[in-house]
Amino acid sequence: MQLYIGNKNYSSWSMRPWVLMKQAGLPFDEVMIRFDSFKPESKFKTELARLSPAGRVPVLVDDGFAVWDTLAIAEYLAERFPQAALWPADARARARARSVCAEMHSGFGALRSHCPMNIEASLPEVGERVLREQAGVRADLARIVEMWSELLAAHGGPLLFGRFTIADAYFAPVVMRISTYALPVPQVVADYMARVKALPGINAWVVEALAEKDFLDFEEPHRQAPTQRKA
Ligand SMILES: N[C@@H](CCC(=O)N[C@@H](CS)C(=O)NCC(=O)O)C(=O)O
Repeated sequence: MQLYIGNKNYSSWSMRPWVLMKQAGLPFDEVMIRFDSFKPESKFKTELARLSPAGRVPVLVDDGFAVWDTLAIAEYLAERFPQAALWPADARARARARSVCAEMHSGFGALRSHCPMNIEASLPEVGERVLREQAGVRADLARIVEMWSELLAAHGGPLLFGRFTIADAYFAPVVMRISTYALPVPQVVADYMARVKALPGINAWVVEALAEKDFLDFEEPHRQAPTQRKA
């Protein structure tokens, strides 16, 4: 299998199937398509057009067969590798895990737009301002805290549904955003975030994201390019 992804520092959607496969020990080769302008004639779009009509990463290619969109990739992997038990075994827990992944997939727009994933950055002052000014970000963060606290209490931890599942992979980029912007969370949530970051599959992504050092202006509403920074 090949997994096509974008820049590790920025691509939150790419992070989800990558950490899922790494953490579950599923074999794959990674193919990185560097982010660019995303214009129709760009290298990014031209290369992706050969794989997926949707023109976005991530794309999973299994023996020449392409699956695009994160939720579809997660479901495909869960069916293809039943022994990996990527969803919870219990039917209701599984339904709840699907609910929260779908909620993530189609929601949290304010958090996503005001606090884009940027693993190498540390932007606590932006987080403070955004929380003060954006009711939508406050609501998104409150919902995350409520969701994670309830799931950790219901399943006894250490992860959202006890052991590692697709749900933890799905929220890994949110863990990174809360960290980058130093958004305030209760201790139970901070402890969960620390456990997620310590998972080998997630740590591996973070280490590679930090090594990337590929500053892209259009992904950086909150930072200046390194050359423009004051000495
Ligand atoms: N719903 C898609 C979203 C994928 C997505 O938006 N990927 C971004 C990178 S994180 C992308 O490829 N953007 C290119 C573009 O917007 O043209 C999924 O779940 O995979």
